Amino acid sequence: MNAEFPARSGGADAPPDGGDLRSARPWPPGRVLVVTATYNERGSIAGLVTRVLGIDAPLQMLVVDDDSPDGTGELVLDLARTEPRLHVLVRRGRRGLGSAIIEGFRMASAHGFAVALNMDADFSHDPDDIPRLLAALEPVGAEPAAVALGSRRVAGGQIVGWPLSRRVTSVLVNWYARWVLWLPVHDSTTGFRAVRLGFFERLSGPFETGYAVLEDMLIQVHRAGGRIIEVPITFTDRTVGESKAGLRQRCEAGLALLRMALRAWRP
Ligand SMILES: Nc1nc2c(ncn2[C@@H]2O[C@H](COP(=O)(O)OP(=O)(O)OP(=O)(O)O)[C@@H](O)[C@H]2O)c(=O)[nH]1
Ligand SMILES: [Mg+2]
Repeated sequence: MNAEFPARSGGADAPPDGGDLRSARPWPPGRVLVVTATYNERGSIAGLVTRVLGIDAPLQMLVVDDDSPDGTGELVLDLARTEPRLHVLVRRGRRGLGSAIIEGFRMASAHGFAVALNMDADFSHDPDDIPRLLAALEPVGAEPAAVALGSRRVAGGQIVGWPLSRRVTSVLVNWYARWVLWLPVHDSTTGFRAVRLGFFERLSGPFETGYAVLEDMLIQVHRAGGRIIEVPITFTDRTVGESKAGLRQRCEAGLALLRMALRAWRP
C-alpha cells in the first residue's frame, strides 16, 4: 500500500477529494530514484521507463505528471501495475516543472532514497549516461559532491540538433548565471542532474516553481557550501512530442532570474 494514501483494489486511485493519483504498489527500499517530470510525453515515456529500468544498476523511477491531457499519467500508472520499481504521481490542479521536480525529490527523501537523479522525458538526456553521473556524485575514495550535473558546456559535452536561437538563449542565460548570479558552473540550465538528498534536505527553499528551478537549486546548493561537479554529456534535441518551454514559461523563468539577481546582490 502506498504510504501517502490508500488505494482501491490493486490499481491507482484518487483520494476522496478527487485530487492526485498515485501508483498503488509499495516502494521497495532503494538508494537511487530517477525522477522524471512529464507533461504530454505519451510518445516517449514508456520507452524511457524501459531504458532507465534496463540499466544495470539498482535504480527505481518516479514519474511526476501534471495530469497531461494526452494521457501520459494513465499510461505510466498502467505500466506501474506490473513494474514494482516504477512509481507515479499524477498531480491534479498544479502545474510547473520546478514544483514537479521538487515534489519528486521530497518523495524520494520521504521514501529513504539517498540520491535523486532528474532527467527529462524526451530522450534529450541519454539514460546510458546515468551511471557516469552517479559515479561522479560519489567518487570512490573521495568526498561525495552535492550535485553532479550532466553538462553540455564542459570539454567533451555537446548539443545536437538545436537551432541557433536556442543556442544563443542558452549561452546568454548561462553567462548571466555565472557572472550575475555568481554561480560557478558552466551549464546551469541542464535538467540532467544527480543530487545527494542528504544535502538537498538541508536547503531552506522555497524553490522556483517553473523552469528557473534549475538555476535556483544550484544557487541554493552553492550558497550552502555544496560541491557541484560537471560531467560532459551529449544533449540531443527532442524528436518526439512538443516543447513545454513556451513563451509563457520562458518569460516566467526570465522574471525569476531577475528576482534571483536581486536576492544575490542584496547585502
Ligand atoms: N510535471 C510537469 N512536467 C513538465 C512541465 N513542463 C515541462 N515538463 C517536463 O519537463 C521536461 C523538460 O521539458 P521540455 O519541454 O523538454 O523542455 P526543454 O527541454 O527546455 O525544451 P524542448 O526539449 O525543446 O522541448 C519534460 O520531461 C517535460 O515533459 C510541467 O509543467 N509539469
Ligand atoms: Mg526537452
